[in-house]
Amino acid sequence: MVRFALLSLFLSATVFSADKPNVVLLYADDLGYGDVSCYGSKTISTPNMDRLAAEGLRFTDGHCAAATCTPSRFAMLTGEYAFRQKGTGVLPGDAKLIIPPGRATLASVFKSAGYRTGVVGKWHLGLGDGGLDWNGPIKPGPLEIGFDHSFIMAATGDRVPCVFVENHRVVGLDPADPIQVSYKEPFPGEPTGKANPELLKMHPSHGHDMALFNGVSRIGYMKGGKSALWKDEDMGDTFTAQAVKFIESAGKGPFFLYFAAHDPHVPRVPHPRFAGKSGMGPRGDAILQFDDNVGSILAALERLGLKDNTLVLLSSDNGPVVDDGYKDDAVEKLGDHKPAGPLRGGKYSAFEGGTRVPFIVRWPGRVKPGVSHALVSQVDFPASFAALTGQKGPESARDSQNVLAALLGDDATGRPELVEQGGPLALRQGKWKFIPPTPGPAKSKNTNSEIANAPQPQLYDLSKDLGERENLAGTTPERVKQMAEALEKARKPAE
Ligand code: NG6
Ligand code: CA
Repeated sequence: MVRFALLSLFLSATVFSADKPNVVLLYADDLGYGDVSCYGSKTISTPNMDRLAAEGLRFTDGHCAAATCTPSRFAMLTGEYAFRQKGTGVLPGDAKLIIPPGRATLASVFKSAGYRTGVVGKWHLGLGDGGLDWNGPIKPGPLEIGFDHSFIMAATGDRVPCVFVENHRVVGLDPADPIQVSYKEPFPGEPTGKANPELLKMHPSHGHDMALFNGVSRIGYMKGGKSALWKDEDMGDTFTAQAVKFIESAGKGPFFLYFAAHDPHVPRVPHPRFAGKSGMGPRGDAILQFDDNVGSILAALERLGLKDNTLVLLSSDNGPVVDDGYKDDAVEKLGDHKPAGPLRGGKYSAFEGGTRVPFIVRWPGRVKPGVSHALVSQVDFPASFAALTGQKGPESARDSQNVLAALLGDDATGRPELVEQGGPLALRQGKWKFIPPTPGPAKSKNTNSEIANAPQPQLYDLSKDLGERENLAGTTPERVKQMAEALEKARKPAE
């Protein structure tokens, strides 16, 4: 009897550790399908991501939920498509938190399964509940929606405030030099990109001519908080060190880490050790920096003996963009590099390049290395990780499907259908891609990105035409009609 009890204790301990792996989500910002060498790029070398792919499962049809950051992350964390909720577009740095405290999130799913949960890096989902005082406690934020620990920037590197927030406080703030933030009016006496171009080391190409720090002008105005200002060159290393610290301090139980890197988003100001290394200017160098940061986090997992029992998932929040508002040589030095690989469009686009992104799952011993063509989306994370941790998916995660079997390589198909949010909404059904007639310019004037707006419906067979060049809408009107109806049904706002 005693022996039996001991045996079952042993078994349940084994089952526990195999069932509840640590989960590390390595998330790039604006990294394209073609920006990684294991996705076929011959123009850039990303050895750490390549190693992850070689040891794991590389998805060729893995998607973020939207072609810009805020809606993409909103959907990934809540399991609800962002287009159902107003106010989920790209947010200014002083926006309030758009996920109501108490709502189930990817983080709370892990937390309720006994995980210690942490976020490090780019947040961009708003903070506070309106009129936030950056000098006091900063909440609600990540800690109010399921994270135990957070070390974040509020929005983006090109938006004020240019400081890090750890849990409820700005890091390194001197109370004698309080922070003021405005997205309306400049602060008299503070330098701006517009008034002080002589102070710039990188000039804007569109917008980005407001608050000026560290030789880079940004969106929005800020005053004070001098001792707390980040140094763009150190941001990758700072986030990586924080991620490793979180892993080291997670203790015995399982942990979930959302590592939200800023690279290769603008402004691209990588550490000098990467400068000039890609031959593609700061955008390429920032990709090398992300790859290096990934390598450091993977090395920490190995050093701590956590590699085998950690599911690492690597992806990006939206497709790539070359000129996103700074004259940083990205256009001039692009050469033959194709940031979206064989895909059309990129960031801001409803073509595949907008949401089809690098997507790799590694879990040694459980996930067989290889390539998967299953259709999966980040909006599926809440339901899928609920399933991984033996729970029911949250009810509010209404668009999140349990695709755990696909993520683990046991199912080759994934979702039957997926809505892609670019400028227009598009619908995938297996190999078919439908984009409804949408008014507006075909290309974004500033970024030169092909948004996919067109007066006529577009239908592509991705199995033969991955680059979405041959519009079949005229030849198969029944399918156009059926997919237009399916998209109308899917796009209904939440009740
Ligand atoms: C745009 C910015 C762009 C980038 C983007 C958000 C201008 C002219 N362009 O409005 O630089 O910040 O917003 O990117 O301001 S995202 O990846 O966070 O969605
Ligand atoms: Ca982004």
